[in-house]
Amino acid sequence: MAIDLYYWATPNGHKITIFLEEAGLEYNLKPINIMKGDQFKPEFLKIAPNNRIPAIVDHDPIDGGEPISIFESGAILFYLAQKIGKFIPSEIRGNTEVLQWLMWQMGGLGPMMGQANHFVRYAPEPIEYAERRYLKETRRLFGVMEKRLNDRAYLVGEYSIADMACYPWTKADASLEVDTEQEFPHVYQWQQTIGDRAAVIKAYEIGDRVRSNTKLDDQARKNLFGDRQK
Ligand SMILES: N[C@@H](CCC(=O)N[C@@H](CS)C(=O)NCC(=O)O)C(=O)O
Repeated sequence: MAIDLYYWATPNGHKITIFLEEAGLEYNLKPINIMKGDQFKPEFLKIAPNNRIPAIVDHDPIDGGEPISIFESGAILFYLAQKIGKFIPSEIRGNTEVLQWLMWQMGGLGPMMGQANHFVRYAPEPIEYAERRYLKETRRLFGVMEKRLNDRAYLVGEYSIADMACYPWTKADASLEVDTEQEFPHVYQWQQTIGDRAAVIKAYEIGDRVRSNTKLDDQARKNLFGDRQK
């Protein structure tokens, strides 16, 4: 099969299954169970030196050369969109606008929500300043999206990789004091539109299947937050 996807069912993982399902590209799903520590296996680290999912290997790159391996979800989305010429405009202004919102997600929404989630749900002891700091940033970023979606259906023009990157993070908002329906109605509407897409429904079904029967036990905490991350 042309594309191997190294994956776990998390917001960053969902971005890529959403893309591949939308694009109808064939892919071989390779679960990397980050709770069990698969992200530290040498064969995975060769592809993803940052010990994080997602990563892909494209065995059929458009230049006809050697397989290309890619880590970082934003880079993967950008690569795949360029590969098939869809979900990103080819003209310079639209292309750059999509890239801006993709970077905004990669440098802002994802990391800030990730830290908020960590301090609210996983920190071994409560650190109030850190919780407030990242919850406040999360709210601010939802506010930025709300303004952006005030007069448009998607973040940039047509449905694009910018939407695919942001959507799974906005869906991870449950414990972060963000009530999109009440407080960010345009984000809520956009979530409904995207969440109803067949490819998105399928991507989440795949996630549920892959993740079934895993839980955050002591070993998983050690893998994700312990000394192995040094
Ligand atoms: N900036 C990276 C972040 C990837 C990331 O944080 N992945 C998490 C799951 S969402 C992971 O693999 N965690 C494993 C670990 O912490 O060891 C991307 O967007 O690909």
